[in-house]
Formats: sequence, C-alpha cells, structure tokens
Amino acid sequence: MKPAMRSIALATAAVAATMAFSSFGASAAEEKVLNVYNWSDYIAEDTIKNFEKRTGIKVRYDVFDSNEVLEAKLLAGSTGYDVVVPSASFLARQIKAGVFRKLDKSKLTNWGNLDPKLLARLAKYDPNNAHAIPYMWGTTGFGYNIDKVKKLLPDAPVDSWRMLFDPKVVSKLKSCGVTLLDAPTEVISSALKYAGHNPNSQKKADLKVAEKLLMKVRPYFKYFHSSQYINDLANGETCVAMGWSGDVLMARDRADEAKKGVHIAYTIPKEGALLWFDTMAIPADAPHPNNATKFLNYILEPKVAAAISNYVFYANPNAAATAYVDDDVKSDPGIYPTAKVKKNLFTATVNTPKFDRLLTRAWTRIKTGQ
Ligand code: N2P
Repeated sequence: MKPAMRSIALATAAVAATMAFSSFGASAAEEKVLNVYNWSDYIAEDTIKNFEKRTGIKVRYDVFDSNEVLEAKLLAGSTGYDVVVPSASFLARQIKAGVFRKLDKSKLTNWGNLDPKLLARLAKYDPNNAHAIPYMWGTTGFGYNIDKVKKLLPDAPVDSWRMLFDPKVVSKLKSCGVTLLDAPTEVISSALKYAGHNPNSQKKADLKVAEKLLMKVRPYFKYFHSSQYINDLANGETCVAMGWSGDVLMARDRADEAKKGVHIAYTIPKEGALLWFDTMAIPADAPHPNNATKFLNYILEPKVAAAISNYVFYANPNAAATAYVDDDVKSDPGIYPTAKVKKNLFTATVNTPKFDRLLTRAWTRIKTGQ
C-alpha cells in the first residue's frame, strides 16, 4: 500500500476503534494495537519488533520529517495516533492547546533512568514533566562532502555557517549540490544567530533580516527538504546539507559502508547552533493510551534507549543507558558536543502565534523566491 493510503486506512481504523471502545470507558481492555507517529530514520531496526514480541501489541508505524506537519495534524485532532514525537519548543504550545493527555507516571516504572538535569531543562517547556518523556536530543548544523568541497573551494570555511549563508561561498559550491532543511523556525533562528542577532527574536524587523539574508543565497540551493538529504549526501548527489546531527552522521555511516569514496563530516558551526530535544507524548484522544504508556516505559529502558542511539547517532537523555552506548558514539563530538561547543549552543523558545504567522509567510517567499 502507498504511504498516503496507509495513513488514511490507519486513521479510519483508529476512528472506528475509538468509537467501538468509547462506550466501555477508559478501563476497558484495549485491543492489542499501537499507532506510532515518529520522525523518519529515528529508531533502531529492532526497537519495534522487540516491543511487539514482548507485549503482543501490533505496532502501526508512520513517519514524518517536520514539526509543522505534526503540529497541523495534532491541532486538527483525531489523528488516530497513540504516540507522537514533537520537539520540545513545539510540544510547549501543543500542551497549551490541550492536545496531550497527562502521563501516568505510576506506570512509568523506568522514569528514574532519566537524567534529572535534562528533565529540568525540559520542564521549561512542559511544567513538572507532566506530558512528555524526552526521547533524543541533537543539534542543527550541516554536513558536507569533504573532497568535493575541497576541490571546488580549497579554503572553504567548513567550520562556519558561511557555507550556507554567505553568497560568496555558496555560489561556489552550488555545482555540487547545496540543500537546506524545510524547517522554518530552525533555518530562521540559525540565520539570525549567524548574523549576530538573537536567534529567538520575535521581532518582525529581525525576521526581515533573516529573510533578506536567505533571499540572497536561495538561488544556490538545490532543494529544501528534511529527510532526502541523508541519502543524497551519502551517495555524493549533494555536497553541503543543512541537517540534524544524527542524520548527517547516518549519511557519513552509509557513505562509509558503500565504500565509493564519499567522505562526509558534520559541523556544529562556530557562530553557534540550535540544541533541541525531541519528546514522546500521548494525544488526548489516543485510542490506545495504555499501550502507549507501555511503549513509553519500554523506550525508557536503558538497553532500548542505548540501542536507538547506537543506530541513529542521536544522544539520549537516559542516564542509565550510557553504559550501553557504543564508545564511538559516546566519544563523537558531533553527537555529544564538548563543553566548549555546548556553551555556544542555544535552545529554542516558543514562537508567539503572531510571529508564527509572519514566519509562515516569509518561509513561503523564501522557498518560492518571490
Ligand atoms: C530524524 C530527525 C531528527 C529529529 N531523522 C529532528 N528534530
């Protein structure tokens, strides 16, 4: 079945299931089904299989690659999903909109494995950590093809956002393929940081600064997309891609495995970059909330979390998992940045609705070049 058809079938099945069970109340036994909506390339190969084997719960698994897409669905409601994975800055306003149910911590017996410092940071978005568990965290920087970039521009500023935001540099790299994330908040805040402004500014004038900057470089971009770049970088189809830490490192890994002479590196730009947290939460109208809680508790198991980090190259917030994380993952500064680099990272604040409206319009202009 095509992915779109599958989602429609899934949504229909979920609505039917909700209707069938609603008359029995929340305590009725749930059918052994769980509908998960996660980012693409964001779970280990056997995470779902092992959960199904152990619990007998059949997981239907759909993927997305944009917080905006997830948010539009959540706000419209009746998604049929039991577990979704918003970034913390999006989660915060989704909580305010009432789209999540509170976690039943009495059933999350593995909660104590979580790093208290990270929970405290997350509590800024979700007071008392009432609605979400932290899943993975990472940075937003860029990946590049070491040899292709060197060939086109021997003294390329590979440690700087200039690789994407300085027309003098990007114009010279255009021929080997430069791409941007289709993630408006992250692109704008990164551009603002590069330009020396407050990356979380909600001012119209600052948004204009970022828009102008992006308009100057946009002719040199091949596309805006948030998942295609992994394979394109790995295959040598593109040479510079704004991207998320683990995704770029996955591209590096795939390139190494293919042994076709493609060498990829990840940069956390020296001007500063976004540090984000992704979370797992249960929609208020989830058809299988008990199964969802079981799944969240499973994700909080140290070995499960470690296996995911080892596969997707994102850092996890599970202190008890560290012992099981591979040494080359633990020691990779692209995954766990050094203290010095960390000082230069910023986190996202929650956009005001007004800024978001301006941002959406600016983003359309940037993408279409009009
Ligand atoms: C995984 C995407 C990482 C999540 N492909 C970005 N928030």
